[in-house]
Amino acid sequence: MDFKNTTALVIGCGISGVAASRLLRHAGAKVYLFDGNAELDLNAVAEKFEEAERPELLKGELPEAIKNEITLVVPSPGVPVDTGLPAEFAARKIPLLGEIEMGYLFSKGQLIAITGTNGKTTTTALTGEIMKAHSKSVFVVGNIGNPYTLEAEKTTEDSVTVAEISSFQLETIDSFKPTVSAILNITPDHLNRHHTMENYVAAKESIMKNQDAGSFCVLNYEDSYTRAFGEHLQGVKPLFFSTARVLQDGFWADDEAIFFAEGGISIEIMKIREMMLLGKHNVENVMAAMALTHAVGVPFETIVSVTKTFKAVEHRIEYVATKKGVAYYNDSKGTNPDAAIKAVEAMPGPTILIGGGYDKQNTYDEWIESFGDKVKLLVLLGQTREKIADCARAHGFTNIVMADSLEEVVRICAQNAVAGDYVLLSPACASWGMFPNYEVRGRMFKELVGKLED
Ligand code: UMA
Repeated sequence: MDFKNTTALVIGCGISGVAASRLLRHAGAKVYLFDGNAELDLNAVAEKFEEAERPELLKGELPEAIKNEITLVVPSPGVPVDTGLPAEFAARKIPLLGEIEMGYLFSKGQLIAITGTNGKTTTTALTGEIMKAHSKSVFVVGNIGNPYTLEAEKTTEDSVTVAEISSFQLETIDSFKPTVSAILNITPDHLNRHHTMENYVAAKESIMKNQDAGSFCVLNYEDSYTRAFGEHLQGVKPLFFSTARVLQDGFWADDEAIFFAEGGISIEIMKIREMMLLGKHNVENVMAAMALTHAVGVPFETIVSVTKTFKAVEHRIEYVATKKGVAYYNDSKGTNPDAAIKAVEAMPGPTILIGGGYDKQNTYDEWIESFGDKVKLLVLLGQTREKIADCARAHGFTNIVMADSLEEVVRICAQNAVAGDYVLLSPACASWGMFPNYEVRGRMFKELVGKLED
Protein backbone atom coordinates (compact mmCIF):
# COMPACT_ATOMS: atom_id res chain seq x y z
CA MET A 1 0.00 0.00 0.00
CA ASP A 2 1.25 3.43 -0.87
CA PHE A 3 0.69 6.31 1.52
CA LYS A 4 3.46 8.55 0.14
CA ASN A 5 1.24 11.58 -0.32
CA THR A 6 -0.57 11.09 2.98
CA THR A 7 -0.19 13.16 6.11
CA ALA A 8 -1.78 11.01 8.78
CA LEU A 9 -2.97 11.91 12.23
CA VAL A 10 -2.89 8.80 14.41
CA ILE A 11 -4.89 9.41 17.60
CA GLY A 12 -3.87 7.55 20.76
CA CYS A 13 -0.33 6.63 21.84
CA GLY A 14 -1.34 3.17 23.13
CA ILE A 15 -0.24 -0.09 21.52
CA SER A 16 -2.52 0.37 18.47
CA GLY A 17 -1.45 3.95 17.76
CA VAL A 18 2.24 3.07 17.99
CA ALA A 19 1.85 0.05 15.66
CA ALA A 20 -0.36 1.95 13.17
CA SER A 21 2.10 4.87 13.06
CA ARG A 22 5.01 2.56 12.35
CA LEU A 23 3.11 0.84 9.54
CA LEU A 24 2.16 4.19 8.00
CA ARG A 25 5.77 5.37 8.18
CA HIS A 26 6.88 2.15 6.41
CA ALA A 27 4.29 2.94 3.71
CA GLY A 28 5.82 6.37 3.18
CA ALA A 29 3.29 8.58 5.01
CA LYS A 30 4.12 11.62 7.07
CA VAL A 31 2.72 10.79 10.51
CA TYR A 32 1.68 12.81 13.53
CA LEU A 33 1.04 10.54 16.51
CA PHE A 34 -1.16 12.46 18.91
CA ASP A 35 -2.53 11.75 22.37
CA GLY A 36 -5.25 13.75 24.12
CA ASN A 37 -3.62 13.13 27.49
CA ALA A 38 -1.51 16.22 28.20
CA GLU A 39 0.30 14.40 31.03
CA LEU A 40 1.65 11.63 28.79
CA ASP A 41 5.43 11.11 28.74
CA LEU A 42 6.23 11.49 25.03
CA ASN A 43 9.86 10.45 25.56
CA ALA A 44 8.66 7.02 26.63
CA VAL A 45 6.51 6.87 23.48
CA ALA A 46 9.45 8.00 21.30
CA GLU A 47 11.56 5.11 22.63
CA LYS A 48 9.13 2.63 21.07
CA PHE A 49 10.30 3.64 17.57
CA GLU A 50 13.51 3.25 15.59
CA GLU A 51 14.74 6.71 14.65
CA ALA A 52 13.95 6.34 10.92
CA GLU A 53 10.36 5.32 11.51
CA ARG A 54 9.56 7.71 14.37
CA PRO A 55 6.48 9.89 13.78
CA GLU A 56 6.15 13.44 15.11
CA LEU A 57 4.72 13.16 18.61
CA LEU A 58 2.14 15.56 20.01
CA LYS A 59 -0.14 15.70 23.05
CA GLY A 60 -2.84 17.81 24.69
CA GLU A 61 -4.24 20.23 22.09
CA LEU A 62 -3.61 19.77 18.38
CA PRO A 63 -2.35 23.05 16.80
CA GLU A 64 -4.52 24.49 14.02
CA ALA A 65 -1.57 24.61 11.56
CA ILE A 66 -1.14 20.84 11.90
CA LYS A 67 -4.88 20.23 11.59
CA ASN A 68 -4.73 21.93 8.19
CA GLU A 69 -2.02 19.52 6.99
CA ILE A 70 -3.89 16.30 7.82
CA THR A 71 -5.23 14.17 4.95
CA LEU A 72 -6.05 10.99 6.89
CA VAL A 73 -7.22 10.32 10.45
CA VAL A 74 -6.42 6.98 12.15
CA PRO A 75 -8.12 6.67 15.56
CA SER A 76 -7.06 3.99 18.08
CA PRO A 77 -9.86 1.63 19.15
CA GLY A 78 -10.41 3.48 22.44
CA VAL A 79 -11.07 6.81 20.70
CA PRO A 80 -14.79 7.52 20.13
CA VAL A 81 -15.35 8.51 16.51
CA ASP A 82 -18.54 10.54 16.88
CA THR A 83 -17.03 13.32 19.02
CA GLY A 84 -13.76 15.26 19.45
CA LEU A 85 -11.09 15.21 16.76
CA PRO A 86 -12.57 12.41 14.60
CA ALA A 87 -15.86 14.33 14.38
CA GLU A 88 -14.03 17.57 13.69
CA PHE A 89 -12.08 16.01 10.81
CA ALA A 90 -15.21 14.28 9.50
CA ALA A 91 -16.81 17.74 9.25
CA ARG A 92 -13.75 18.82 7.23
CA LYS A 93 -14.33 15.79 4.94
CA ILE A 94 -10.98 14.22 5.90
CA PRO A 95 -11.17 10.41 5.53
CA LEU A 96 -10.90 8.14 8.56
CA LEU A 97 -9.14 4.77 8.58
CA GLY A 98 -9.63 2.50 11.59
CA GLU A 99 -6.60 0.64 12.94
CA ILE A 100 -8.19 -2.76 12.19
CA GLU A 101 -9.16 -1.73 8.67
CA MET A 102 -5.56 -0.61 8.12
CA GLY A 103 -4.21 -3.94 9.40
CA TYR A 104 -6.57 -5.70 7.02
CA LEU A 105 -5.48 -3.59 4.02
CA PHE A 106 -1.84 -4.51 4.66
CA SER A 107 -2.36 -8.21 5.32
CA LYS A 108 -2.51 -11.30 3.12
CA GLY A 109 -3.88 -14.82 3.52
CA GLN A 110 -6.95 -16.05 5.36
CA LEU A 111 -8.69 -14.17 8.14
CA ILE A 112 -10.69 -15.67 10.99
CA ALA A 113 -12.50 -12.90 12.88
CA ILE A 114 -14.19 -13.27 16.25
CA THR A 115 -16.45 -10.90 18.13
CA GLY A 116 -19.09 -11.15 20.87
CA THR A 117 -19.65 -9.52 24.23
CA ASN A 118 -17.96 -12.32 26.16
CA GLY A 119 -15.68 -15.24 25.41
CA LYS A 120 -13.82 -13.50 22.57
CA THR A 121 -10.36 -13.82 24.05
CA THR A 122 -10.66 -17.48 25.05
CA THR A 123 -12.16 -18.38 21.67
CA THR A 124 -9.52 -16.38 19.80
CA ALA A 125 -6.66 -17.90 21.80
CA LEU A 126 -7.95 -21.46 21.31
CA THR A 127 -8.65 -20.85 17.59
CA GLY A 128 -5.09 -19.51 17.27
CA GLU A 129 -3.64 -22.60 18.98
CA ILE A 130 -5.64 -24.98 16.76
CA MET A 131 -4.54 -23.09 13.63
CA LYS A 132 -0.90 -23.18 14.76
CA ALA A 133 -1.13 -26.98 14.95
CA HIS A 134 -2.41 -27.01 11.36
CA SER A 135 -0.65 -24.15 9.50
CA LYS A 136 2.90 -22.81 9.53
CA SER A 137 2.17 -19.08 9.48
CA VAL A 138 -0.44 -18.02 12.04
CA PHE A 139 -0.93 -14.59 13.65
CA VAL A 140 -3.24 -13.91 16.58
CA VAL A 141 -4.17 -10.24 16.65
CA GLY A 142 -6.63 -7.54 17.72
CA ASN A 143 -8.42 -6.88 20.98
CA ILE A 144 -6.58 -9.84 22.57
CA GLY A 145 -3.73 -7.33 23.02
CA ASN A 146 -1.67 -7.61 19.84
CA PRO A 147 -2.50 -4.86 17.30
CA TYR A 148 -3.36 -6.08 13.80
CA THR A 149 -1.12 -3.33 12.37
CA LEU A 150 1.85 -4.81 14.24
CA GLU A 151 1.63 -8.13 12.38
CA ALA A 152 0.03 -7.26 9.03
CA GLU A 153 3.30 -6.72 7.12
CA LYS A 154 4.59 -10.16 8.18
CA THR A 155 1.66 -12.08 6.63
CA THR A 156 1.89 -13.95 3.30
CA GLU A 157 -0.71 -15.63 1.06
CA ASP A 158 -0.22 -18.79 3.17
CA SER A 159 -0.84 -17.05 6.50
CA VAL A 160 -3.88 -17.36 8.69
CA THR A 161 -4.71 -14.37 10.88
CA VAL A 162 -6.97 -15.02 13.85
CA ALA A 163 -8.41 -11.69 15.01
CA GLU A 164 -10.36 -10.79 18.14
CA ILE A 165 -12.40 -7.77 17.14
CA SER A 166 -14.22 -5.54 19.65
CA SER A 167 -17.30 -3.45 18.91
CA PHE A 168 -15.04 -0.36 19.13
CA GLN A 169 -12.88 -1.78 16.36
CA LEU A 170 -15.87 -2.83 14.24
CA GLU A 171 -17.20 0.74 14.22
CA THR A 172 -14.47 1.75 11.77
CA ILE A 173 -14.15 -1.24 9.45
CA ASP A 174 -14.88 -0.72 5.76
CA SER A 175 -13.54 -3.43 3.42
CA PHE A 176 -12.49 -5.82 6.26
CA LYS A 177 -13.46 -9.25 4.94
CA PRO A 178 -13.07 -12.39 7.05
CA THR A 179 -12.84 -15.84 5.46
CA VAL A 180 -15.02 -16.99 8.36
CA SER A 181 -16.34 -15.05 11.36
CA ALA A 182 -18.04 -15.62 14.71
CA ILE A 183 -20.39 -13.60 16.90
CA LEU A 184 -20.38 -15.48 20.18
CA ASN A 185 -23.16 -13.64 22.03
CA ILE A 186 -24.52 -10.12 22.47
CA THR A 187 -25.48 -8.68 25.85
CA PRO A 188 -25.45 -5.03 26.92
CA ASP A 189 -21.93 -3.56 27.20
CA HIS A 190 -20.09 -0.37 26.24
CA LEU A 191 -23.35 1.57 26.01
CA ASN A 192 -21.53 4.75 27.08
CA ARG A 193 -19.61 4.54 23.78
CA HIS A 194 -22.29 3.14 21.43
CA HIS A 195 -25.18 5.05 23.13
CA THR A 196 -27.90 2.51 22.22
CA MET A 197 -28.17 -1.27 22.19
CA GLU A 198 -29.14 -1.05 18.50
CA ASN A 199 -25.82 0.63 17.65
CA TYR A 200 -23.89 -1.92 19.69
CA VAL A 201 -25.66 -4.88 18.03
CA ALA A 202 -25.17 -3.31 14.57
CA ALA A 203 -21.44 -2.90 15.24
CA LYS A 204 -21.12 -6.57 16.25
CA GLU A 205 -23.16 -7.81 13.29
CA SER A 206 -21.11 -5.81 10.80
CA ILE A 207 -18.19 -8.24 11.24
CA MET A 208 -19.46 -10.37 8.32
CA LYS A 209 -20.82 -7.62 6.07
CA ASN A 210 -18.17 -8.12 3.34
CA GLN A 211 -17.89 -11.91 3.50
CA ASP A 212 -18.32 -14.00 0.34
CA ALA A 213 -21.62 -15.75 -0.30
CA GLY A 214 -21.34 -19.34 0.89
CA SER A 215 -18.81 -18.52 3.62
CA PHE A 216 -19.72 -19.11 7.28
CA CYS A 217 -20.61 -16.91 10.23
CA VAL A 218 -20.46 -18.93 13.46
CA LEU A 219 -23.33 -17.98 15.78
CA ASN A 220 -24.76 -18.93 19.15
CA TYR A 221 -28.20 -20.49 18.72
CA GLU A 222 -29.03 -19.78 22.38
CA ASP A 223 -28.51 -16.02 22.14
CA SER A 224 -31.62 -14.24 20.91
CA TYR A 225 -29.69 -11.62 18.91
CA THR A 226 -27.30 -13.98 17.16
CA ARG A 227 -29.99 -16.60 16.49
CA ALA A 228 -32.31 -14.05 14.83
CA PHE A 229 -29.37 -12.63 12.93
CA GLY A 230 -28.37 -16.07 11.61
CA GLU A 231 -31.90 -16.98 10.64
CA HIS A 232 -32.12 -13.90 8.41
CA LEU A 233 -28.68 -14.13 6.82
CA GLN A 234 -28.55 -14.12 3.05
CA GLY A 235 -25.52 -15.29 1.08
CA VAL A 236 -23.32 -15.85 4.11
CA LYS A 237 -24.35 -19.07 5.89
CA PRO A 238 -24.93 -19.40 9.65
CA LEU A 239 -22.99 -22.15 11.43
CA PHE A 240 -24.76 -22.44 14.77
CA PHE A 241 -23.63 -23.87 18.09
CA SER A 242 -25.85 -24.69 21.08
CA THR A 243 -25.46 -25.90 24.65
CA ALA A 244 -29.21 -26.34 25.07
CA ARG A 245 -30.53 -28.50 22.23
CA VAL A 246 -29.67 -30.99 19.52
CA LEU A 247 -29.05 -29.14 16.25
CA GLN A 248 -29.66 -30.63 12.81
CA ASP A 249 -26.60 -28.80 11.51
CA GLY A 250 -23.77 -27.28 13.52
CA PHE A 251 -22.13 -27.97 16.87
CA TRP A 252 -24.12 -28.85 19.99
CA ALA A 253 -23.35 -30.12 23.47
CA ASP A 254 -25.12 -31.86 26.33
CA ASP A 255 -23.63 -32.32 29.82
CA GLU A 256 -21.40 -35.14 28.58
CA ALA A 257 -20.02 -34.30 25.16
CA ILE A 258 -19.73 -32.00 22.14
CA PHE A 259 -21.25 -33.17 18.84
CA PHE A 260 -21.04 -32.07 15.21
CA ALA A 261 -24.26 -32.44 13.23
CA GLU A 262 -24.75 -32.44 9.47
CA GLY A 263 -28.13 -33.09 7.85
CA GLY A 264 -29.52 -34.39 11.14
CA ILE A 265 -26.69 -36.88 11.74
CA SER A 266 -24.56 -36.15 14.82
CA ILE A 267 -21.10 -37.44 15.59
CA GLU A 268 -19.43 -37.08 18.99
CA ILE A 269 -16.33 -34.86 18.84
CA MET A 270 -15.08 -34.90 22.43
CA LYS A 271 -16.13 -35.41 26.04
CA ILE A 272 -16.69 -32.30 28.17
CA ARG A 273 -14.63 -33.79 31.00
CA GLU A 274 -11.62 -33.89 28.68
CA MET A 275 -11.61 -30.07 28.55
CA MET A 276 -9.37 -28.17 30.96
CA LEU A 277 -11.63 -25.08 30.75
CA LEU A 278 -14.41 -24.74 33.34
CA GLY A 279 -18.06 -23.77 32.88
CA LYS A 280 -20.83 -23.92 30.28
CA HIS A 281 -19.73 -20.64 28.70
CA ASN A 282 -16.40 -22.30 27.93
CA VAL A 283 -18.18 -25.19 26.20
CA GLU A 284 -19.67 -22.48 23.97
CA ASN A 285 -16.24 -20.92 23.38
CA VAL A 286 -14.78 -24.33 22.52
CA MET A 287 -17.61 -25.10 20.09
CA ALA A 288 -17.13 -21.71 18.40
CA ALA A 289 -13.39 -22.38 17.98
CA MET A 290 -14.17 -25.86 16.65
CA ALA A 291 -16.69 -24.43 14.16
CA LEU A 292 -14.29 -21.71 12.94
CA THR A 293 -11.38 -24.08 12.42
CA HIS A 294 -13.56 -26.82 10.91
CA ALA A 295 -14.85 -24.19 8.45
CA VAL A 296 -11.30 -23.57 7.19
CA GLY A 297 -10.60 -27.28 6.82
CA VAL A 298 -8.77 -28.32 10.02
CA PRO A 299 -9.41 -32.03 10.75
CA PHE A 300 -11.31 -32.86 13.95
CA GLU A 301 -8.35 -34.92 15.16
CA THR A 302 -6.16 -31.79 15.33
CA ILE A 303 -8.97 -29.67 16.78
CA VAL A 304 -9.62 -32.15 19.59
CA SER A 305 -5.99 -32.79 20.50
CA VAL A 306 -5.32 -29.03 20.91
CA THR A 307 -8.58 -28.41 22.78
CA LYS A 308 -7.79 -31.13 25.33
CA THR A 309 -4.62 -29.36 26.47
CA PHE A 310 -5.84 -25.75 26.24
CA LYS A 311 -5.85 -23.92 29.60
CA ALA A 312 -7.77 -20.76 30.65
CA VAL A 313 -6.20 -17.53 29.46
CA GLU A 314 -4.89 -15.03 31.99
CA HIS A 315 -7.57 -12.99 33.81
CA ARG A 316 -10.41 -15.38 32.79
CA ILE A 317 -11.52 -17.36 35.83
CA GLU A 318 -7.81 -17.94 36.28
CA TYR A 319 -6.78 -19.98 39.30
CA VAL A 320 -4.27 -17.94 41.34
CA ALA A 321 -3.40 -19.85 44.52
CA THR A 322 -4.81 -21.57 47.59
CA LYS A 323 -4.04 -19.82 50.86
CA LYS A 324 -5.15 -21.34 54.17
CA GLY A 325 -7.56 -23.62 52.27
CA VAL A 326 -9.14 -20.71 50.36
CA ALA A 327 -8.89 -20.83 46.54
CA TYR A 328 -8.37 -17.44 44.86
CA TYR A 329 -9.51 -16.82 41.28
CA ASN A 330 -8.67 -13.87 39.03
CA ASP A 331 -11.41 -12.92 36.57
CA SER A 332 -10.31 -9.31 36.08
CA LYS A 333 -11.55 -9.56 32.48
CA GLY A 334 -15.07 -9.95 33.92
CA THR A 335 -15.67 -6.30 32.97
CA ASN A 336 -19.44 -6.49 32.46
CA PRO A 337 -22.28 -8.13 34.42
CA ASP A 338 -22.78 -10.95 31.91
CA ALA A 339 -19.13 -12.05 32.08
CA ALA A 340 -19.21 -11.75 35.87
CA ILE A 341 -22.33 -13.95 36.09
CA LYS A 342 -20.48 -16.70 34.21
CA ALA A 343 -17.60 -16.51 36.69
CA VAL A 344 -19.93 -16.71 39.70
CA GLU A 345 -21.65 -19.72 38.09
CA ALA A 346 -18.28 -21.44 37.57
CA MET A 347 -17.33 -21.22 41.29
CA PRO A 348 -17.88 -24.62 42.92
CA GLY A 349 -18.58 -23.43 46.52
CA PRO A 350 -19.13 -20.50 48.95
CA THR A 351 -17.65 -17.40 47.40
CA ILE A 352 -16.39 -14.00 48.51
CA LEU A 353 -16.86 -11.81 45.47
CA ILE A 354 -14.88 -8.67 44.62
CA GLY A 355 -16.73 -6.22 42.37
CA GLY A 356 -16.89 -2.62 41.22
CA GLY A 357 -14.86 -0.26 39.06
CA TYR A 358 -15.46 2.14 36.18
CA ASP A 359 -19.08 3.00 35.37
CA LYS A 360 -20.02 1.82 31.86
CA GLN A 361 -23.67 2.57 32.68
CA ASN A 362 -24.55 -1.07 33.05
CA THR A 363 -27.26 -2.36 35.38
CA TYR A 364 -26.34 -4.94 37.98
CA ASP A 365 -29.67 -6.62 38.83
CA GLU A 366 -29.09 -9.88 36.96
CA TRP A 367 -25.57 -10.18 38.33
CA ILE A 368 -26.80 -9.76 41.92
CA GLU A 369 -29.62 -12.23 41.29
CA SER A 370 -27.06 -14.80 40.12
CA PHE A 371 -25.43 -14.78 43.58
CA GLY A 372 -28.08 -17.15 45.00
CA ASP A 373 -26.72 -18.73 48.20
CA LYS A 374 -23.24 -18.98 46.76
CA VAL A 375 -21.92 -15.47 47.36
CA LYS A 376 -21.46 -14.94 51.09
CA LEU A 377 -19.78 -11.55 51.01
CA LEU A 378 -19.48 -8.81 48.41
CA VAL A 379 -16.41 -6.58 48.64
CA LEU A 380 -16.78 -3.42 46.56
CA LEU A 381 -14.24 -1.03 45.09
CA GLY A 382 -14.21 1.91 42.68
CA GLN A 383 -16.60 4.41 41.12
CA THR A 384 -19.56 2.02 40.92
CA ARG A 385 -19.42 0.69 44.46
CA GLU A 386 -22.38 2.71 45.81
CA LYS A 387 -24.49 1.97 42.75
CA ILE A 388 -23.80 -1.76 43.11
CA ALA A 389 -24.37 -1.69 46.88
CA ASP A 390 -27.76 0.04 46.39
CA CYS A 391 -28.74 -2.50 43.77
CA ALA A 392 -27.63 -5.43 45.98
CA ARG A 393 -29.62 -4.12 48.96
CA ALA A 394 -32.68 -3.68 46.73
CA HIS A 395 -32.36 -7.39 45.94
CA GLY A 396 -32.04 -8.29 49.64
CA PHE A 397 -28.26 -8.89 49.61
CA THR A 398 -26.78 -6.91 52.49
CA ASN A 399 -23.48 -8.57 53.31
CA ILE A 400 -21.37 -5.85 51.72
CA VAL A 401 -18.02 -4.28 52.62
CA MET A 402 -16.58 -1.18 50.94
CA ALA A 403 -12.84 -0.85 50.27
CA ASP A 404 -10.65 1.95 48.95
CA SER A 405 -7.81 -0.03 47.42
CA LEU A 406 -7.08 -3.49 46.06
CA GLU A 407 -4.69 -4.05 48.99
CA GLU A 408 -7.57 -3.45 51.40
CA VAL A 409 -9.84 -5.70 49.33
CA VAL A 410 -7.46 -8.66 49.54
CA ARG A 411 -6.96 -8.07 53.28
CA ILE A 412 -10.74 -8.09 53.86
CA CYS A 413 -11.16 -11.27 51.80
CA ALA A 414 -8.39 -13.10 53.67
CA GLN A 415 -9.89 -12.05 57.03
CA ASN A 416 -13.39 -13.21 56.14
CA ALA A 417 -12.71 -16.41 54.20
CA VAL A 418 -12.58 -19.85 55.84
CA ALA A 419 -11.04 -23.04 54.43
CA GLY A 420 -13.21 -24.36 51.59
CA ASP A 421 -14.25 -20.87 50.44
CA TYR A 422 -13.48 -19.30 47.08
CA VAL A 423 -12.39 -15.68 46.58
CA LEU A 424 -13.25 -14.37 43.14
CA LEU A 425 -12.17 -11.06 41.58
CA SER A 426 -14.81 -10.63 38.87
CA PRO A 427 -15.76 -6.97 39.08
CA ALA A 428 -18.52 -6.66 36.42
CA CYS A 429 -16.94 -3.27 35.64
CA ALA A 430 -13.99 -1.97 33.65
CA SER A 431 -10.82 -1.11 35.52
CA TRP A 432 -10.39 2.40 34.11
CA GLY A 433 -10.14 5.15 36.72
CA MET A 434 -8.20 3.07 39.26
CA PHE A 435 -6.02 1.02 36.89
CA PRO A 436 -4.79 1.57 33.32
CA ASN A 437 -6.43 -1.69 32.20
CA TYR A 438 -7.83 -5.00 33.44
CA GLU A 439 -4.45 -6.71 33.05
CA VAL A 440 -2.82 -4.40 35.60
CA ARG A 441 -5.77 -4.93 37.97
CA GLY A 442 -5.54 -8.72 37.57
CA ARG A 443 -1.78 -8.89 38.01
CA MET A 444 -1.89 -6.66 41.08
CA PHE A 445 -4.55 -8.95 42.56
CA LYS A 446 -2.38 -12.01 41.89
CA GLU A 447 0.63 -10.32 43.44
CA LEU A 448 -1.32 -9.40 46.57
CA VAL A 449 -2.73 -12.93 46.86
CA GLY A 450 0.79 -14.30 46.39
CA LYS A 451 1.91 -12.34 49.47
CA LEU A 452 -0.79 -13.83 51.75
CA GLU A 453 0.34 -16.43 54.27
CA ASP A 454 0.02 -20.04 53.12
N1 UMA B 1 -6.87 8.56 23.82
C1 UMA B 1 -6.91 9.79 23.18
N2 UMA B 1 -8.14 10.30 22.89
C2 UMA B 1 -9.31 9.64 23.21
C3 UMA B 1 -9.23 8.38 23.85
C4 UMA B 1 -7.97 7.88 24.14
O1 UMA B 1 -5.90 10.40 22.87
O2 UMA B 1 -10.39 10.14 22.90
C5 UMA B 1 -5.54 8.00 24.14
C6 UMA B 1 -5.32 7.68 25.59
O3 UMA B 1 -4.85 8.80 26.31
C7 UMA B 1 -4.28 6.57 25.52
C8 UMA B 1 -4.52 5.92 24.16
O4 UMA B 1 -5.45 6.74 23.48
O5 UMA B 1 -2.95 7.04 25.58
C9 UMA B 1 -5.07 4.55 24.33
O6 UMA B 1 -5.62 4.05 23.12
P1 UMA B 1 -6.60 2.79 23.21
O7 UMA B 1 -7.58 3.00 24.31
O8 UMA B 1 -7.16 2.51 21.85
O9 UMA B 1 -5.63 1.62 23.71
P2 UMA B 1 -4.58 0.67 23.01
O10 UMA B 1 -3.46 0.53 23.96
O11 UMA B 1 -4.24 1.09 21.63
O12 UMA B 1 -5.42 -0.71 23.03
C10 UMA B 1 -6.45 -0.95 22.07
C11 UMA B 1 -7.64 -1.59 22.77
N3 UMA B 1 -8.18 -0.68 23.80
C12 UMA B 1 -9.48 -0.32 23.81
O13 UMA B 1 -10.29 -0.72 23.00
C13 UMA B 1 -9.91 0.60 24.90
C14 UMA B 1 -7.21 -2.89 23.43
O14 UMA B 1 -8.36 -3.53 23.96
C15 UMA B 1 -6.60 -3.81 22.39
O15 UMA B 1 -6.05 -4.94 23.03
C16 UMA B 1 -5.50 -3.09 21.63
O16 UMA B 1 -5.98 -1.85 21.08
C17 UMA B 1 -4.96 -3.93 20.44
O17 UMA B 1 -5.93 -4.10 19.44
C18 UMA B 1 -8.50 -3.48 25.41
C19 UMA B 1 -9.95 -3.25 25.81
O18 UMA B 1 -10.19 -2.86 26.94
C20 UMA B 1 -8.06 -4.81 25.98
N4 UMA B 1 -10.92 -3.50 24.92
C21 UMA B 1 -12.33 -3.38 25.22
C22 UMA B 1 -12.88 -4.65 25.83
O19 UMA B 1 -12.28 -5.72 25.62
O20 UMA B 1 -13.95 -4.59 26.49
C23 UMA B 1 -13.10 -3.09 23.93
